[in-house]
Amino acid sequence: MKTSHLPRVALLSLGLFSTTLHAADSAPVNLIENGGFEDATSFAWRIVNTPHATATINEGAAHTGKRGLTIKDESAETIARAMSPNLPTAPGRVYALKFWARTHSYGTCGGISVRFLDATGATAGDATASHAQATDTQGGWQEFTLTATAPEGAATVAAWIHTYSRQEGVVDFDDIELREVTEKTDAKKAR
Ligand SMILES: [Ca+2]
Repeated sequence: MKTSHLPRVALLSLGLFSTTLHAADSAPVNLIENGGFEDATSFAWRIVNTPHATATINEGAAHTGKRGLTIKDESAETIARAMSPNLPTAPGRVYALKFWARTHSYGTCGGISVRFLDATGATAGDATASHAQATDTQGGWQEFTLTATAPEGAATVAAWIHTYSRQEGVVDFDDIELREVTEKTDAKKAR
């Protein structure tokens, strides 16, 4: 009886081993809550609008699922913005950002910043160093990626989706993913 149990034990062990390998091989967890904008009532994104530049979660802006984020910027002076919550970080931590964007007219652009703030809420490091711009996707969806390292003094990290003060136009965003990675191979995996 004892010998007949051995193969089953061996198979179970193999199964566990495969599961562990798979878990280790998968991408790090997405830190962005409601990154696909499917929950329109969620407060995970803090949205800042002006009279002539608005960011809205809506059904016309879905890359996947039913909803996405649209920024409609009709002012050459102001912007609209959607900000994820500030998540704790520390200098030297590396993040991989991935998002999809679609511009609706030539010359339109929008961007996402991986924003690092210090303990007082002030910008840490060079904000332009952790920024990806989506320009002229000709009405189609395009994927964009960015890797950013938390600078000296960084206490929190967030993703900010925005237009530019001198730009006008309509840009859709969807499927925002921000993952902490530990090395370049992880960054590639997260992409
Ligand atoms: Ca979506």
